[in-house]
Amino acid sequence: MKSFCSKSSFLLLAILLVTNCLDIEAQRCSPSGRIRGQKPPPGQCNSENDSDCCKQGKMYTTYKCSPPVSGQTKAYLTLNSFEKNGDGGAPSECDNKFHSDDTPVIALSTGWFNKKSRCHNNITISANGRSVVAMVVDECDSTMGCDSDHDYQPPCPNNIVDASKAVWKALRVPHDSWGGLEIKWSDA
Ligand SMILES: *[C@@H]1O[C@H](CO)[C@@H](O)[C@H](O)[C@H]1NC(C)=O
Ligand SMILES: CC(=O)N[C@H]1CO[C@H](CO)[C@@H](O)[C@@H]1O
Repeated sequence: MKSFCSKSSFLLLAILLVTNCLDIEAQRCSPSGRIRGQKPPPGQCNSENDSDCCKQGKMYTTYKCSPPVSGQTKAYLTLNSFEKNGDGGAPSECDNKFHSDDTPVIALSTGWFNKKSRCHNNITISANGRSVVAMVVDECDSTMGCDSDHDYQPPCPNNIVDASKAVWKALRVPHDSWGGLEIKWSDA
């Protein structure tokens, strides 16, 4: 009886360890795949404001997950237009509408967008000694790219807050530094 008990508790411990390791694995957020870049049809990729266009034959990593969210989630802030004919491509994923770049609106990488669960929620973005509240309206697609729906731009990295110029203005980032900045964000 005694040996049975210790065997079963060993088994329990082993199960706990394995599930624990799987949890940690899930949080690590590994790539989900890769796509091969297609050359954009003539005049198709809007490279305005330093937007990246896909390169023929280049491999791009895709993600279905983003790093875990904390009260101070580290991210990389980029610049996007949410207006019609802007560099954002299709209308916003949350409401199928375009948005004025003079309002603080953002797109989140696929994992953080979390199947529209943050749509129209606000997040607080902190950087440059300031903070700004911005509304989630779109997905920065980490799973796909290099097609007409994504303006022939590569898939989004998994740690992006892609923001309208109103956000950059509110953070008082000098205009010539707009486009790429380490930030922290939290759900507002
Ligand atoms: C987010 O902020 C906007 C603008 O202040 C507001 O209209 C909206 O209701 C807020 N969203 C939520 C979910 O509170
Ligand atoms: C979002 C953003 O800043 N868009 C700008 C991109 O560049 C064009 C042309 O320089 C500007 O008119 C947009 O406002």
